[in-house]
Amino acid sequence: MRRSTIGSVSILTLVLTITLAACGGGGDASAGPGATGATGPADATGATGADCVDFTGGTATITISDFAFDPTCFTVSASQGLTFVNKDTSAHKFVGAGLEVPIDGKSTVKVKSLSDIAPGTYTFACAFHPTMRGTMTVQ
Ligand SMILES: [Cu+2]
Repeated sequence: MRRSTIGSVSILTLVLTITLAACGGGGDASAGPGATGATGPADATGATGADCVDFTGGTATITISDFAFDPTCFTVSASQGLTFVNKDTSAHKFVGAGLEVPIDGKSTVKVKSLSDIAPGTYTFACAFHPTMRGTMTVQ
């Protein structure tokens, strides 16, 4: 626990340092697009902290609604499966940690096991909608 907290703080510190460096170095107009690009990864990285949902010992259900995963950060056991509930009429495709899971509109798709995935933290996204993304930790 303590070690992972320190890791998160270090990552946040790193992100903040990069952000500050970008702001400090870019006094001209070119800093605009750079700052915008840095916002996304910072958000995704920040979500690995206190906002992460712990699915271990329970049921791992990821809801997709309005072109977003919910939760965007979660932890599962390798022995657990994942259930995707797509409330959108649009199809989505979860891609991350070596998984590719097509999810039709208005459908529920279950991944029975994650035992082929090495323990670790992975980013994931929708193959069709790159703004849909998050972080998954497999224990
Ligand atoms: Cu999508």
